[in-house]
Amino acid sequence: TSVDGVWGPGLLGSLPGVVSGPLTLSSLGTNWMREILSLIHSDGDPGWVRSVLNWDRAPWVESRPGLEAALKYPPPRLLCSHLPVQLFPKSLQRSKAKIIYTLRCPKDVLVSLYHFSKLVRYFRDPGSLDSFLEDFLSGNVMYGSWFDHVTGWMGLKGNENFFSITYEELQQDLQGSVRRICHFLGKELSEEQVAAVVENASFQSMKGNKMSNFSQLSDEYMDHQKGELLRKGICGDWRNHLSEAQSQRFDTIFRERMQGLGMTFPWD
Ligand code: PPS
Repeated sequence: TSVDGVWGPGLLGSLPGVVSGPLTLSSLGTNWMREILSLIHSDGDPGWVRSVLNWDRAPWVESRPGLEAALKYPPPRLLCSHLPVQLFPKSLQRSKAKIIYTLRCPKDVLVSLYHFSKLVRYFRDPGSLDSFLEDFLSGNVMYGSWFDHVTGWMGLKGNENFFSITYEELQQDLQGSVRRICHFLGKELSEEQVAAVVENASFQSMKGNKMSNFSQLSDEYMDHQKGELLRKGICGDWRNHLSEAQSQRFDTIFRERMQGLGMTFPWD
């Protein structure tokens, strides 16, 4: 197969024949992309996603156990990362690894990350939404600034081995998105196989799959009583959480940080 390197920034350059997979900041849809890529990798057959934990199928490159897990599979492999571009070796850009970068409306990222931070025991307590908003805007959150992360990785736009897609595009047209991802990976799937990817990567399928819903993550890492990673899975949930003043504050910083970069996004 020509799936050649999956998911995220990082150590791909040091791993020969890696399938590069989803690269994203936390709460951007990382695990969704990880599921889509796992299913594409197995030609739509859900056997793999139902029998192997997601973090073993597409391990985190930023951890030693992740790298060891990745090397268990023959290339092409899937890898995953939340790291910013500058922490990856420059050789990644010249490597055969294929990089898929997933973005999401930052207000939804903020809300999703806020809830997720309450579940994960090694994340700092997010405090009030108001103070978390300030932390988010200044990049004082896990994996750093959304603005730096996006502008850094999107600097690779135009490179042959770089593909970006938004959470919103996945929501709007998952089937078309899967086809585009397959095209980028040079992987041909039949109509039936694409349909199987779409079906098995749905929010409900993932929520019901204990290999994908993080229910197997030890209680030492995540407080399962407080909620789950697959929380709502919708676009625009920020409207249910941010006040008008918080939204405007966000817009001001967004304009300051993103103006002049020539990027357009599918959210308002
Ligand atoms: S993290 O930090 O890597 O663990 O989180 P990440 O996977 O990047 O993002 C979690 C959010 O992605 C949503 N999600 C999905 N949405 C739609 N469809 C599918 N299949 C899906 N899988 C995961 C998940 O629900 C989190 O978003 P919120 O808004 O909190 O529901």
